[in-house]
Amino acid sequence: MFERVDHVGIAVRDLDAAIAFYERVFGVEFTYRHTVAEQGVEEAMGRVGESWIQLLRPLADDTPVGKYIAARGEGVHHIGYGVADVEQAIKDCVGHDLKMIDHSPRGGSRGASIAFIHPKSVGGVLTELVQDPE
Ligand code: CMX
Ligand code: CO
Repeated sequence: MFERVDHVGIAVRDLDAAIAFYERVFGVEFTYRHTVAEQGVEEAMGRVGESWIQLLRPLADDTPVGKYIAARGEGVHHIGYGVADVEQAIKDCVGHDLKMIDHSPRGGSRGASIAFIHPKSVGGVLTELVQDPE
C-alpha cells in the first residue's frame, strides 16, 4: 500500500524560526507556505529528495497540532505515506480493522487527496495516506 514516505509532519510553535533553522543548518528550501484553516494550521513544505518536511504551526490551542504541543511539546506529529489510490487504501485499512479518522478522502497540501488513520491503530503513530494529484 505504501509507495514512499511523502512527508514528515513536525509540530512547531514558531514557523519562521523553524523554517530559518532547517534552511540554515540542513539546507532545506521551503517552497510552499500557506494557512489550511480546516486543519487548524499554517504549514510550510520543504523538499528533501522525493519527500517533504511539513512544518506545522497551530492556529489555535484547540486544534490537532495545538493540543499535541500542549500535551507533548514540539516534535514529530505524523508521517504521510504516498499511496496510488487513497479510496482503495482507506478500504484496505478498514479491512484490517484500523480506526480511520477520515472515512473518505479530503483535500490536503499541493492538491493531494489525504486521509488520516488514528494513532491508536498504528502503534502510536498518527499516519496520513497521501495520493498526489494526477
Ligand atoms: N501522534 C500520536 N498520538 C497522538 C497524536 C499524534 N499526533 N495526537 C494525539 N495522540 C494521542 C493522544 O496522546 C491520546 O493518547 P492517550 O489516550 O493515550 O492519552 C490519543 O491520541 C487521543 O488524544 P486526544 O487528545 O483525545 O485526541 P485529539 O482530540 O487530540 O485528537 C487525533 C487526536 C489524532 C484524532 C487528531 O489530532 C486528528 O484528527 N488528527 C488528524 C488531523 C491533523 O492532524 N491535522 C493536522 C495536520 C494536517 C496535515 O498534515 O495536512
Ligand atoms: Co501531513
